[in-house]
Amino acid sequence: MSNGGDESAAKKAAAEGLVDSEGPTIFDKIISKEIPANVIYEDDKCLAFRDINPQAPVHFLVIPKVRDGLTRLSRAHEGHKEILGHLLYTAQKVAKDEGLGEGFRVAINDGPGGCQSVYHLHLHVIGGRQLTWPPG
Ligand code: TR5
Repeated sequence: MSNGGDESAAKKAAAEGLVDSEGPTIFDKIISKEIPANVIYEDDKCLAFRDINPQAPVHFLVIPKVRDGLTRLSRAHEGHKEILGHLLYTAQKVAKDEGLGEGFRVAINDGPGGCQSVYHLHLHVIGGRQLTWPPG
């Protein structure tokens, strides 16, 4: 019996970056400006843009421009320390620019258990309303 349907679904998911693979994701198209995004900060190493499905009045993502194996946080190695620091520093800098002086949350979803859907490392920065804890 053929499982071609499953195979093509798997290929589609991989092409969209919805599984942990080294293939391109939707974020590569945002970085290359092939797909428009609401970019609020950019430098030579990273990009911050508004989440298309915001979970709070302010919700943006900070991503490295070069993925370098960082499909997810748990793929990090010693050589990633500098970019990881840069992403975190940028997150708080852009949060301040976005008026989140009262506080905000930085979240990284890792893997299926962490509810990650796009396999290009990204920091969620969420704020502009009173957040609760624990998250779901
Ligand atoms: O679930 P994780 O942690 O992997 O987060 C992925 C995030 O990417 C979600 O919060 C999505 O809403 C967000 N996302 C997905 C797309 C997208 C986006 N944010 C901005 N622009 C987007 N475009 C153009 N396309 C997406 N597929």
